[in-house]
Amino acid sequence: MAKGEIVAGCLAPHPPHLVYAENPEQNEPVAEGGWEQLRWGYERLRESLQGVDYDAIVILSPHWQTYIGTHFLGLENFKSLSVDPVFPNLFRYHYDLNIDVDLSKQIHDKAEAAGLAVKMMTNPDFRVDYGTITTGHMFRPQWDKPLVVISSNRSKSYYSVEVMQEMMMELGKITREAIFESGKKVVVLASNSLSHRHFTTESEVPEDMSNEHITSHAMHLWDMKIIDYMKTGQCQRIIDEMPEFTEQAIAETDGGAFTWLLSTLEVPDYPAILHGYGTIIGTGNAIVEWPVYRQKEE
Ligand code: 2X7
Ligand code: FE2
Repeated sequence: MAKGEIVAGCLAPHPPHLVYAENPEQNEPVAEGGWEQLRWGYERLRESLQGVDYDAIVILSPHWQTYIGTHFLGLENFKSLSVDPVFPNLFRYHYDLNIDVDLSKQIHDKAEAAGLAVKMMTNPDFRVDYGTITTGHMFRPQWDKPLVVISSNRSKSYYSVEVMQEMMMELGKITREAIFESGKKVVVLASNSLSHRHFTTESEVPEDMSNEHITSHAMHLWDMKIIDYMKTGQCQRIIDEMPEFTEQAIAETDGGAFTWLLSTLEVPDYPAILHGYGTIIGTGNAIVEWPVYRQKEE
């Protein structure tokens, strides 16, 4: 069997506003657009990967919060209605998604053998979180590739950022090895915002862009610093500064997805492609690609 590979890794944030603004048939609420900078960013990401062949998409979502160990969606299909608990006015999405159960189980088994607490989620009535669905939709609205969906074990909340980093570095390494052993070509996605300080109230028209901006200058400076590290191939500095970033920017990196992603890519020292940056209800969001497939071509 040929060795598997990670063809690309992406930071692929999930504010439900993006799906709302796209008006896909699966989502009940109707919008007059909005957050175009980010939606164009996703368009550029999709175009960038258009000619790239892969078998599955692996997503880690901070909104599937499991607290006791890392869980993996473990049935071939999940179909239901997902409602964002904070923004039910924006996101009521009818999803129908397929899982690569073999690959999920391979990552799960390897993690278990390494001593991590893990579980396959096999409840057919389980509702998939809006983070997974928004990232899945914006990354590939056709939903024609099977997913591996990994939960956030929230070790930052239970322990500390340092414990979270250690666990996610290990899970990332295991994910990478399991993908290689599977013989499959895979894209890995971290579904998270950067700075994550929300406004506490919503505009009457949520998509009124005259009210959209970053919450504070400090949040902006943090986001720009992290983006600069990504663009200049300094991901080790992101890992090193993750505790300060996570605490000071109240960043959504607390869920571990970003650390896990960088670990699956062996902490890249080559430049990432920034496809877009924008704010959503005050939070900072970047769409970023590490084009591993291009590294091989060079
Ligand atoms: O989950 C989110 C988020 N991360 C950022 C902004 C707004 C809503 O939902
Ligand atoms: Fe979120």
